[in-house]
Amino acid sequence: HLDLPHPPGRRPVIGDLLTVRPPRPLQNLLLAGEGLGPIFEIRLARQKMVFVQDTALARELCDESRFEKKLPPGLVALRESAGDGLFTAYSDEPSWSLAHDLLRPAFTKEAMRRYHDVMNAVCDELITYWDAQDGPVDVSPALTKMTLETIGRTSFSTTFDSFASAHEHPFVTAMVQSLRRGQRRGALAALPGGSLLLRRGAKAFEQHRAYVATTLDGIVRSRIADADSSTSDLLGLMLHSAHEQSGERLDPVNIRFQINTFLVAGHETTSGALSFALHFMTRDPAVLARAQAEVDAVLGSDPTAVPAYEQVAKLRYVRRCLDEALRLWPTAPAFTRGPRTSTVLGGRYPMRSDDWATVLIPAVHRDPQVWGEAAETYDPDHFLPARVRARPAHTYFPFGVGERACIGRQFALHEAVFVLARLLHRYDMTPDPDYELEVSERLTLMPVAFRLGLSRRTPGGGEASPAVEPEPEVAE
Ligand code: FDE
Repeated sequence: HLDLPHPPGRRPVIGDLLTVRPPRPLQNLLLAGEGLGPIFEIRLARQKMVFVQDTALARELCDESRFEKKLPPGLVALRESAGDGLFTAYSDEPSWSLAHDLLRPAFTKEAMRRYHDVMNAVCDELITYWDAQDGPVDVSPALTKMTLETIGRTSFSTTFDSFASAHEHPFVTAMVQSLRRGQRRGALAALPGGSLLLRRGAKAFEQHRAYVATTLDGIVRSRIADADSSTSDLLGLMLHSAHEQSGERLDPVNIRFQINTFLVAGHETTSGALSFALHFMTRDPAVLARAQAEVDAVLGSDPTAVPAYEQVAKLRYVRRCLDEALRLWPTAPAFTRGPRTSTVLGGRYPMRSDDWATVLIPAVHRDPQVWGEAAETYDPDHFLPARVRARPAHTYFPFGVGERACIGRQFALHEAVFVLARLLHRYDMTPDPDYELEVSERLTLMPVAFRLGLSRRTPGGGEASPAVEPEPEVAE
């Protein structure tokens, strides 16, 4: 069986708990893994977890003919709230392939065209919200309101009126707390006395869970009651479509899990990506200037101009700024793979079909073998088309890999590039020179207390650009 290195400081009973302690388990894990080589293990009581942080092994795990997505205990624990929704479904669960096939039409490029105007309207609300504030804005919470509104309105015709209050919407708090409860249960179950610790907070959890359930039911009920509602958005597809071959439909319980899944997966990840991008871009005046020059060239000097659907694909430098932010801080920072049948990983590590290994994406994304001397440096030119083509496949995977890769990738990229363009066109942005990036871990990674001074800017650039062919998208 695998005999793997582990970080120093392992204790009896609790194992490596102190090494991966909350509230920053992922970042502690990245630190603890330094110097441990391509693959290492962590033990929490009887639970063993294997991590891969090296490009060669990660690429092997991406091979769909030998490996597939597996659910580590942390994801299994989320099934309490997220059930067999797409993200937490087992790869061989029939509800996964049914939902995947039925929902894919909601995430094609053509579908993005339908969502574009909604994304624009929500961005208007963000801008109104920020224009009304005095002094620097706290970037991430506001972007999180925007991404929640966007997924809510495009996919479920539901608004949370997020910008009506400075606070996080109570539904988001309840949803996140329910999911965290599942995560804690997963972690504590392995420990002696864990169930006692869990009893604390059980009542609050029940309240959160009930609130989430009522909200989700309300979303479904109001849709069923509205005879003219869309049948082509996500909820419409879930309620009204049947599988082309089998004629099967999603059952109501699964639909609830899917709504929960999409609301969660579709908002924090994207607002985190936008926040990291703005953080790095505003710290580097040359990058910011280049991005603003590109936006001005596309939109022209009319300060009210907004990117049309087709123009988003022309913003290649802005896109590279985003890709590079997701390289250093992939907001969903890990995915887990296991062998379809017994195999040997890297010619050395035997794996049975119930073994699994979690790929630490930030570590692989900073491998100097692939990214060179500047692996730790934010440089959007890492994504110049020629450099992308020169890199081997599966060295960059902020959206995961294979058939279980992110279904919302186009959605997130379209939204993020569009919003970045509007913000860059409208505002001069001044970061706090003393700010040091601090990353919080809730369900995803997010900068903490990242503030920007915003003032109205006079866009340069004259006329909007004539239609030019965008560079073809380079496959990851
Ligand atoms: C998915 C996903 C993933 C994979 C995971 C694993 O493998 O485990 C990842 C990595 C991701 N995703 C990431 C991301 C990032 C961002 C920004 C995002 N993402 C976004 C989004 C949006 C939306 C709506 C979404 N997203 C969704 C989703 C889903 C549903 C999923 C599951 C799929 C399957 O089928 O499995 C995912 N995502 Fe994401």
